[in-house]
Amino acid sequence: MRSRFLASVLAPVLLATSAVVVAPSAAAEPAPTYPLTIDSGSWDAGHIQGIAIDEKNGYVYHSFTEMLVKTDLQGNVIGTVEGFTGHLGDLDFNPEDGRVYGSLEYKDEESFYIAIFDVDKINKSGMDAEGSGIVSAVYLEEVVEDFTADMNGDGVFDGNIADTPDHRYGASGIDGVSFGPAFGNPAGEQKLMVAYGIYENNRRDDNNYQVILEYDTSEWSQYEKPLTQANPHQSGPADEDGKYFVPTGNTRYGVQNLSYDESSGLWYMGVYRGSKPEFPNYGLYVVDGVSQPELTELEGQPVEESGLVVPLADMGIVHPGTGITGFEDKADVGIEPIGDGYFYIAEDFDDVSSGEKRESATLHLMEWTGDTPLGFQKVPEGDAPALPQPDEEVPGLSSGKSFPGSSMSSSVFDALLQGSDGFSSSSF
Ligand SMILES: [Ca+2]
Ligand SMILES: [Ca+2]
Ligand SMILES: [Ca+2]
Repeated sequence: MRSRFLASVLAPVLLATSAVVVAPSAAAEPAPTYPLTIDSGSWDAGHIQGIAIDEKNGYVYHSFTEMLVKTDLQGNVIGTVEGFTGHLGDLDFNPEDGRVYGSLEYKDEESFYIAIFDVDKINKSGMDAEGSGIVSAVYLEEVVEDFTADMNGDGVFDGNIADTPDHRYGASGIDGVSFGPAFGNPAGEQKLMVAYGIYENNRRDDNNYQVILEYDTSEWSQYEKPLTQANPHQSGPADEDGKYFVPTGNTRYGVQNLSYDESSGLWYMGVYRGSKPEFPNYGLYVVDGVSQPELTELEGQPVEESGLVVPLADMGIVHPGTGITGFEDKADVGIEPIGDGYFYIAEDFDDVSSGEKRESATLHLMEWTGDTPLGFQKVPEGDAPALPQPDEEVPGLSSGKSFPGSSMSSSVFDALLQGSDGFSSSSF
């Protein structure tokens, strides 16, 4: 009697339990999707300068001028690297070696670097920029030469000020960085493109180009040295592999954010708007990766000089006076493609909720439309693209690269727990 009773009581329970266990895999689950927003956190640091995303492993890197923040795609902080005494600017993730590259300036020391982060090691808050073995640096001689150029020949380099004829092309240092193919060779090997900062100065005519240097970082292991901020090293390539000029008109501090989108073959240059009245002063300029650089006389130079000029893409708003094309969207503190025409674009703000001002940012999931005036639109709820699956083949990523199960599965779990905010039937 007893066993029969138990069986009759338990059987439905067991059936129900197994049904519950079976149901999720039996039903067609919506694939987890990218979140519409990612919180960069609030930090006692400078403002956000740029972002990099490792889509396959589900990590986001946020540069906050004096520190690097690593989060997952839900904005959970994995760790930070702190103690930069210079200016950490824009970032990019290198899929070929799994590391993050960022521009790093020490203007007073006349030293400019690409900082390379061994990001797999970032696993807790407050890791040291110098002592943790995470950051190495490669010195960029070409930037130093243009930044320190005594253009008026008075024997004095005027230093880190905008109101001077010094600094070749108006170079203030470097900021925007991105991996991508050389201009005019979209099927070629990836290079690291490094954009100059250019001082805003409306009283000179030789500062109307964005200047972009090209480097082949596959040969950089010979130059990489640990960061030594008190005594900056000068280990780096003697020359760049290419130097290009994009005619946008003068902007305030040049290309703030540079990114290459493989799906469209376009380069995106987010800027702080310039103020020369003869130029359109857009917020965003675009270069088509197929456009061939042409050796052309550079306009407005004190001494006649030619350079490889890359035209702006034939899209967007066309300025009647100059023919300069561009868009009005704000893409000056973080823009990063995630494939298929989707991007995250950072919106920076002050967070005073703690009673003290802290720098914060929200990354918004955006879709490239190419429509004027903005170029981008926010992705509506339900339309977010699916996250890449860990077992998908990744072009350019070495087959030995492992996917930390913890991060991806927790991201997926978080997305599932988010419920209808995370995904809907129209998202796959
Ligand atoms: Ca910047
Ligand atoms: Ca001078
Ligand atoms: Ca970038």
